[in-house]
Amino acid sequence: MSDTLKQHTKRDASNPIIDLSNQVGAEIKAGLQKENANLSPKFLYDTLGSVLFEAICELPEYYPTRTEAEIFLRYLPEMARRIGTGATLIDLGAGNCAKAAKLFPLLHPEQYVPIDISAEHMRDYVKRLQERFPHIEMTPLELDFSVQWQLPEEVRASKRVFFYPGSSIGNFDPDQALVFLRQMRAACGEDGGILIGVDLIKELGLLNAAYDDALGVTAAFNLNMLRHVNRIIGADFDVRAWSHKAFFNPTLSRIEMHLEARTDVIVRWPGGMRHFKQGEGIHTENSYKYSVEKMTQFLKTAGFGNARAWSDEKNWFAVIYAEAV
Ligand code: AVJ
Repeated sequence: MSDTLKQHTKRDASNPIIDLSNQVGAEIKAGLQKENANLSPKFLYDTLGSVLFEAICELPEYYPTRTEAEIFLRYLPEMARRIGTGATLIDLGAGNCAKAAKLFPLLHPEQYVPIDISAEHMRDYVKRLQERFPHIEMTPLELDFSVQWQLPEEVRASKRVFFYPGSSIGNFDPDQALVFLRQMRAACGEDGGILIGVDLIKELGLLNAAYDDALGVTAAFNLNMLRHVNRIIGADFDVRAWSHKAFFNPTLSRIEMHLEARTDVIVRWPGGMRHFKQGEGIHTENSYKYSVEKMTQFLKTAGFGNARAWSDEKNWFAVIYAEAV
């Protein structure tokens, strides 16, 4: 993660800054100039975007968060027995650290390492958490683990367990996901493991509704990216000229989110422009869905074996623990 993106993601709508020479801006412009335009899902999460994502998690249609929480609630004792106590728990995309905090009473990690792109808020959460769990060493880190990363020396080398809930792995293309899993495997040593949440393939109607909800919260979440991009590169996207599209692509086993031009539109930014024809889209996110077998096989390829999966009664979501092998 470059410093510029850190600044941009922290900045809110009332404080626009245009930086023409930054890497993030260059990435956005390159994406907009592609024949099939795309923008990275990381731009969904400015201040409003993060609030909208929290709202999504409350929607009846958006089952993943709730279903995963159910699985943890029900099987945490079993998971803890499997994983063992005294771990170095490394939380990727920790946010408010709430998911990991629920594991502490049974998992008893020795060290907790929450990692997030923006550690600003995370540090406050960690402070409060430290008061509740004084015996766990807490080491928050601010880094973008979607690019190259290395764990600093403060992170204990023993029993590193990567915690990657929420089916965030689904944002990566499968080949990228494998690279990422291999990075974790390389960083976790011989006695480590991974505890990962995975959204499962299910009936089309359920998948589509989860990403195109009746209230239009997901639509707002997707469209808000245009405002975020306007602030980063100084573009003039008119949100009203675009509409939210989300659908399951069964061939690639992924939900795709797009923004589609309602009419012919011209988008300008300092030093460039793009003409979009009516119906032309910008691809903003993929959310891959797996089977337990497929993810287990993936983990195996990355060097994690002895996988154990826990699922809900409907088999909508799975939490998998696999050991470094
Ligand atoms: C945070 C990537 C897991 O893919 O379900 C929710 C993001 N996008 N609704 C997902 C998201 C639209 C979410 N992840």
